[in-house]
Amino acid sequence: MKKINSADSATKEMLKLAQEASIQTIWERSELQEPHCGFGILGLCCKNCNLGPCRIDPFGEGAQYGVCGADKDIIAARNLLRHTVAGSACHNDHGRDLTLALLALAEGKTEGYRIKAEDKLKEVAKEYGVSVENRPLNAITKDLAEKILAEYGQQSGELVFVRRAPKKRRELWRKLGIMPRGIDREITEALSRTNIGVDNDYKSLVNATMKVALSDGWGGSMVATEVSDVLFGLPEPVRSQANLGVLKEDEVNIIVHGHVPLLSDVVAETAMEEALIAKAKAKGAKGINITGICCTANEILVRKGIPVAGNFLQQELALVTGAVDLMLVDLQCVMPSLAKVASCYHTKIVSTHEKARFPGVEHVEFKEEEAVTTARRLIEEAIENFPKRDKARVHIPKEKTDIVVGFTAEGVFHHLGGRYRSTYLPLNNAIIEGRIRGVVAVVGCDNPKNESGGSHIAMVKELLAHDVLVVQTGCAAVACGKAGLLQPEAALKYAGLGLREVCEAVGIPPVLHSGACVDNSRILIECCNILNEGGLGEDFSDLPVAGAAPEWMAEKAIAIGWYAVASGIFVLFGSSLPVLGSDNLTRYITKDIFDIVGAGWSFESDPVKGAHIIIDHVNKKREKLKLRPMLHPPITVDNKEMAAVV
Ligand code: BF8
Repeated sequence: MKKINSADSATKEMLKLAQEASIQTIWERSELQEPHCGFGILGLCCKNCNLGPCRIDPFGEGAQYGVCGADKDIIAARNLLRHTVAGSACHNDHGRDLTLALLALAEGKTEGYRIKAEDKLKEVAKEYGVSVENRPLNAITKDLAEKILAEYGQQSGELVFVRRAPKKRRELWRKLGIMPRGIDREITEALSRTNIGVDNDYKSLVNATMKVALSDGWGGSMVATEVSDVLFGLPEPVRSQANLGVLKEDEVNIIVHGHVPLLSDVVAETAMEEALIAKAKAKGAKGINITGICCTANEILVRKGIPVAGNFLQQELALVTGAVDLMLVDLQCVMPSLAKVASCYHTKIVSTHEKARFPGVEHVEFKEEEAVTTARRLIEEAIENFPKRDKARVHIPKEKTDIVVGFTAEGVFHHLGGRYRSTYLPLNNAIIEGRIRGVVAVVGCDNPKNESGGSHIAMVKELLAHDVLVVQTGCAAVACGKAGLLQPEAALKYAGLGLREVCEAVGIPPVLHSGACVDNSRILIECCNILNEGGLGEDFSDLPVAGAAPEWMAEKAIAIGWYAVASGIFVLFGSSLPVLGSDNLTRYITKDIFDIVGAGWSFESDPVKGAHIIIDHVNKKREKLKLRPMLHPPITVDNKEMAAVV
């Protein structure tokens, strides 16, 4: 039986239960795949054409070229680009879905949506050159949606949000030929480059990788974030809870799972209707409990304070509680195994997105024009399912941790600036004076190859102890939330003295949850705001900042890492990108590239060592900026307590 490898006691408890019930989960499947394919790990297999599949012998003895003549550099770089394209496409399409909904709203074709952030709509509209003075909201909305959609098909020029980046960076992108011109154009061009016999230079392929990733970070992801804010409201700091203990034994439990908040937001709002609650009560439930998994959970968590049941690895385990009456899935990070696990219980799974189907799973297409009607129907199905629960098999772990979430670029602005002065000055000053060493984003997935969740927690604690302010999104944020790091009180326990002073003065946690993975674009904006405030250089590559994904697994994570690097932000992954089979490519993206874009990659599986690589990087940036030495020495991380968590 697979050794249970998780930092979270609720996960351990439910995994044990699953194993006793002979329900296979991601942990067993991960073990059954071991040892994972070495050619795949090294990036040395190519199946892009029917001359092969080919693979390069990493020991230099067997084949050193594919049938077409491609060497290990070309093969690894081409694979890397394909991964990045796939990840970027996911985020970009997510942004498109939201913009199409925005257009439908403007045309009066939606049910249940409205503009919740009028100011933001107008600000973004102005950026796109849409006139906002004395015009009806609908007209502004329609023009904006059409302009954004046009950027998807744009053939030349530059993306609008790119203008938010520092001038120096934009000039560099132009010089390197990696300025994204249109969102779909970069996806298509990048894929076309990876065909047999097209782009055969690994450096050129890396350039294409950066360009397509920039179309994500400064394109699709930023569109997704901004349009979500317009449609669903700007997140604000809100208290909530995280972990499987948020499921309720005496209520109808509905889990929303996936990524696009078009579904989850309207389900969360509709579930509050009196008539539906009355129906639930008539079936013996005390109410309707909406919770979420993965990034759609993060979307409604940061906007509405809806509790999050778990991150990626917990999706099967949520069903093993036997208490989930309905799981609604849209797309991305939804395991195909869910239908099988659900079949062991009364749980109903419904897929809702036309792009994501699951054999044997009921499909109810979620269309914006009948959003509320569909949500109502689905909630009624969950209510009908509630009495079918086998009470003897219901097992909900007690773990649920209090969290404070919802820190956006605008919100941080407000909080760190204090109530009377909305400015980044206090944050910049805290960095300049040596209270805060730097700002690091610890983001990304959780992965059964790691001690899941544990890598995030260990890395974040080490960073906090060294006065690093941590910003999070995605499953990493949920992992740290479960461990109590998203509470203001965490500053007292884990933060170095300087960081602690700042957190106490402002009343924020030392770890700021900023939302879903597309909301990593918020972190780019925060970096822009820090630069605009002044005193810390003129480009991202000057800032004492970094990004990390200790347990990354999705291709989306690769795309995020690349747009950060291309933006001049150093990135550390907990396991290597599939490039190690090519010495040239590895050296290029971990060393040479620093001289080209001012940032690059590092790989380190030990999260504490990883934290120190990041701290060294931040220290070097501080030295270059000639900032004052840190006011306080780092504190020691309480490893005993860490051991207790693990
Ligand atoms: O987009 S962190 S496992 S849920 S890919 Fe997926 Fe990774 Fe979680 Fe969100 Ni992001």
